[in-house]
Amino acid sequence: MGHSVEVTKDWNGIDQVVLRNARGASAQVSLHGAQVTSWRSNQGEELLFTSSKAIFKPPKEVRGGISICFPQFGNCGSPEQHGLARNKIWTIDKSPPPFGSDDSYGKSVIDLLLVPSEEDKKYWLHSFEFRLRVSLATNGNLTMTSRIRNVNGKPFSFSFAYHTYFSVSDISEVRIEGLETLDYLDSLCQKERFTEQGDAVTFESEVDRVYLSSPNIIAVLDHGRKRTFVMRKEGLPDVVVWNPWEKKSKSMMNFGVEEYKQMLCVDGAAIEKPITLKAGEQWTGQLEFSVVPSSFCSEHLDPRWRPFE
Ligand code: TA6
Repeated sequence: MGHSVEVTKDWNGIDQVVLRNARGASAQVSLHGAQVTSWRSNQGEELLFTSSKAIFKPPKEVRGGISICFPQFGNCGSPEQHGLARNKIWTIDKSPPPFGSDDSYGKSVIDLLLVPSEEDKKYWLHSFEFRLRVSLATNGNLTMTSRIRNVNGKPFSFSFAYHTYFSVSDISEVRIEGLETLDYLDSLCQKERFTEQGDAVTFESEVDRVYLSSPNIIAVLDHGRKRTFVMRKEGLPDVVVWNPWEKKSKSMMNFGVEEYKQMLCVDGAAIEKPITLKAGEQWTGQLEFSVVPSSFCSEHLDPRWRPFE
């Protein structure tokens, strides 16, 4: 069996795309929000968390997977928490404009498109074309590339995040490397700015932070499963780290009380300094996820890695 791309229907009759590589890995992308609802390794292990209490009912996003936060992260006084993109039905983009290099070679690829309707413009007035490419490589790596073009007459600004729920063995066995010494805005303290003091980020209570201007490569080490997620990003200076812990979990409707132990959100994002696009301009933000045995890590993480070269 080689690479494949298959379109099926989900429970709500909405199209979902299943990408497969030749070695057993897969990724599932719903046209509802362009949300990645599953990513499985070459060994068939699920790598993303989805709540057992998740509600699969559009227009709301599903609690888990990877959702797209655009044109804002958070709610900024608007009724749509994390923006409209994740609550819209996207279409399959049959003729995406070419990428600089042939990005699809040896991969299973789907291109999706979101263009706002007149109704959407009541909420966010600007005209844009949002193209998302999701690809699965032979080594099982998952890449998401967003290209957002201003097709408005005038400039607009936005913030952005790939809101990613990793599946972990036990949150107390997990640490993040790559964020040490950085400044972060603490959403639990009115977005006050602090500096990370630890050698790595570890978890023993609720955490909700935006780490600023981070390196392009960070690692989430899961001791319990002896596996490490490596996140390489481009165009996304910030990293959101979130775990609701026990008390907040109880107040979340579509989330099990104990589930905070099995998940960790680490989002490649552009939040502190919004992106501004002039008429006709395009922005690109890319994330590549890989999973490796923990023994493999650290010395193999090359901070000079750049996806666009
Ligand atoms: O920082 C991440 C965050 O904004 C948290 O404040 C928390 O509310 C979380 O996202 C929830 O996001 P979701 O849309 O998945 O419910």
